[in-house]
Amino acid sequence: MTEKETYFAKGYLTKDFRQGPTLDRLNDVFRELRVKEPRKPYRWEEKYAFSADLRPDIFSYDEVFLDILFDNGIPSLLNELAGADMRLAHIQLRHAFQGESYMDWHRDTHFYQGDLHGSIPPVHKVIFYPRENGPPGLRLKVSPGSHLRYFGNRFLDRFQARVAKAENIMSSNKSFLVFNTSILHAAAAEKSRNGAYRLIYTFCRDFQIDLFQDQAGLHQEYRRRAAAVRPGERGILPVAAPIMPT
Ligand SMILES: O=C(O)CCC(=O)C(=O)O
Ligand SMILES: [Fe+2]
Repeated sequence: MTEKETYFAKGYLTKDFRQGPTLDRLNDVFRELRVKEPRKPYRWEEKYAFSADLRPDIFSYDEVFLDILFDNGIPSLLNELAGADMRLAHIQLRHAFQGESYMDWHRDTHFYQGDLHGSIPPVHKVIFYPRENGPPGLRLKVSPGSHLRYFGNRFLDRFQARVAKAENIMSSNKSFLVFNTSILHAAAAEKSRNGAYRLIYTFCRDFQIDLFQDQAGLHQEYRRRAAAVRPGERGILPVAAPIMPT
């Protein structure tokens, strides 16, 4: 199966980053964040219990957060996997604390008992789970194929994640996860006293970007960078135009 076919069937995939100075820099930034307070005016703020997000935004904290995308052709990878021209909507850098899961089994987009919740169509996310000191740790569980297997009843739907075989996503300084957010997924309960970081990129369709209006600065910077990429280079490639009958 091609990468795109696998992604369609499983709803997620993991991939290695290109080795080099950009990846080294990314890991250095996390090493710094573990031991130092973020540079002013950046600060940690609680959004969900048992976790904190770096504010006010991520792209301006360090260039590496956008460099890593373009250096690895992730913009065009997302276009290819999602089968649409995707935009970077949002970047979150989150520190999950020791204790229970800050987000148990869920789909970001769902429709339980007629109650629609989340983005339509579902957004796609790229997540980097840097490895803390020590062996790789469990960060996320995903239920392969569950984005294509849906029960309208919330309890039944979540129950399927517990009976079907879940896949474990471990922390790694070399790889990243891409997933369709309509898949059932659960952040693992954090065991380490120091907690664990995750860097989360959200990609959406062009017409959905208005839902992320507060990220206008990021959108502008992403467009500027994307425009500088020449066709055939790493970075953004437009989705192929349909071949029109003549
Ligand atoms: O923080 C994580 O590991 C995953 C969070 C999540 O569920 C999401 O970003 O959709
Ligand atoms: Fe989620």
